[in-house]
Amino acid sequence: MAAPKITNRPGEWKIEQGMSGAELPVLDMTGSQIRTLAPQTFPAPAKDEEALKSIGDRDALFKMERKGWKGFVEWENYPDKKAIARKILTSYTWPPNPEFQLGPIPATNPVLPGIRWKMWHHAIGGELQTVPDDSWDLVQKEKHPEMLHLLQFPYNGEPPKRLVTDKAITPNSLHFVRNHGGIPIIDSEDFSFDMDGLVANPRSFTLDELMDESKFPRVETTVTIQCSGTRRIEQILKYPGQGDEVPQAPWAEGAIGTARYAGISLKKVIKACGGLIDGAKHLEFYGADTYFKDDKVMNYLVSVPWSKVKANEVLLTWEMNGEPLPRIHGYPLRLVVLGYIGARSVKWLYRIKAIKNPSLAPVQSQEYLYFPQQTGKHNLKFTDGIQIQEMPVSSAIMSPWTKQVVIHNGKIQCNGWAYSGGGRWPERVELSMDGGFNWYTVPLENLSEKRKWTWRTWKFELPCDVEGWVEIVCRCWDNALNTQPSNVRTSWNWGLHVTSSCHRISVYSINKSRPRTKARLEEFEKAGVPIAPITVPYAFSPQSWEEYNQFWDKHDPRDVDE
Ligand SMILES: Nc1nc2c(c(=O)[nH]1)N[C@H]1C(S)=C(S)[C@@H](COP(=O)(O)O)O[C@H]1N2
Ligand SMILES: [Mo]
Repeated sequence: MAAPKITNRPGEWKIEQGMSGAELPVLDMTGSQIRTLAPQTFPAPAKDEEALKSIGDRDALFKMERKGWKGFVEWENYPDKKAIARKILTSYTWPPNPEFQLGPIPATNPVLPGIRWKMWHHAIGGELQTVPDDSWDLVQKEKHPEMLHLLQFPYNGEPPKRLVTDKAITPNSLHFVRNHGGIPIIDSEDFSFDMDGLVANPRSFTLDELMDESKFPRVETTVTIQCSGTRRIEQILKYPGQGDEVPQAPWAEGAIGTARYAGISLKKVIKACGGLIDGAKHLEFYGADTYFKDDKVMNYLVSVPWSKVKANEVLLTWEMNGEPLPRIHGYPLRLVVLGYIGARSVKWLYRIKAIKNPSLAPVQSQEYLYFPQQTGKHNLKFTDGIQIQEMPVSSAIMSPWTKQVVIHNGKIQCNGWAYSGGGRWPERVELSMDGGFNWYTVPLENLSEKRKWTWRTWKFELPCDVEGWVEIVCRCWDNALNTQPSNVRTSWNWGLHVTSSCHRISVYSINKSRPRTKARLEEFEKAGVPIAPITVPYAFSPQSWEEYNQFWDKHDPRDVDE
């Protein structure tokens, strides 16, 4: 038999069904005829040897700047250095953005390798050369072996669901990590940080000076840090948005963690510098890591308004859960901004500058923006987005998992977390098993301790009589009586931030308190056949012919006579 003639693309059926969206052409319907616009293609990686040669010895250009500061390059005071780095980066053609939103998410751990970020660090060379390897070594050393590595470099990882809410205070090794660059390795004896800009007396401080309790009273606070990308995967699975593996890391529900931080209030340090002058209204924070953005290099910079600092809600910290800060979480000095998104809590802090307006650095002005729904690639303007500071109230179910089969006796055991930003806290957690029509309240004794700046973990036995697919939904009410939007669609946005809609999971309910179900489960057990996956056809006949015929003897036939 002759081979059939096939002229379709491989995977044509999947493409037609929207399962390989990256290959779909755009339809332009604005003319008299519909035109198809082919998707962007990318040239093979290449480099301009001549241009690179003219730059000279990169290891010498970007050599160690401060004794005891490995992997640190100070970019912000050196426009010349930035320009050279830019020239290097534009002398290469880099591989394209990996497609993980419109295509399948790789079944690997790390999920994404961060190939381009590694290449960029290697291309700059010097102090940045070994940063990708050093950072990965620190992940092995400081993080729990069960962490889910979303992105190997810059490292982004979250604990598996089972361990997210295992304890109300997250052990350091299980706290999620979100990095925009490599981890600088700074010796505490060689460390100091600068306070400058619009302060009366700019100066620097060593760690010993900051720790001198006669000058700065020690404060300890339990704080939940939540990344505004938490639960982003729900938005991605609904509709893909802006795509880049660092800004848009595909977080699940684990990009949130709670720890007790010790340090001092930043307000006191500003006072020690004689206070703000000349109408300063914001504090700009500098992290010692290097961030790559659109062929440019920079340190990690964001800002926070003075009003927040003045309220003693911005801390300089060096201890996490009674231990020195792990390197991966900002050693030797990290900012902790109470009730704001994680992005503002700058790690490896080396400088604070008092300024008049919010920082123009990309992490403040071009990322962490909450866009209106009709903003997208076709009409993007940064000024249309709200800079995200306080997270709205949110919650998530950590067990069971979506698509899981649950055998129960009329109650499904659920657990999870609830959190609200800005110093609001969860007052009530509710669960529904019918998609959000009827709600059960989680009894207060099933919620962890109430604190101003933290989440509350919860557990609940959710009544469920029905069988088959049920939709379990969870929502929280905070102390200001705010609650969560009902569906992901309601608040979907191009930057895929702030997935605070009710968390919904689909669970296949098998209610063993029903005698018939119980008997059938025993049959499965006797036959030694697992019930999962539910898609596998029966290994034995679910009904004997004897029983079948008995039924029809007792009942009317399928069709009746007149
Ligand atoms: N210097 C620096 N600070 C940083 C970041 C970073 O990449 N560099 N990431 C921020 C973001 S987006 C978050 S969510 C938190 C995460 O803190 P963690 O890694 O300690 O959990 O750190 C913030 N501070
Ligand atoms: Mo974040």
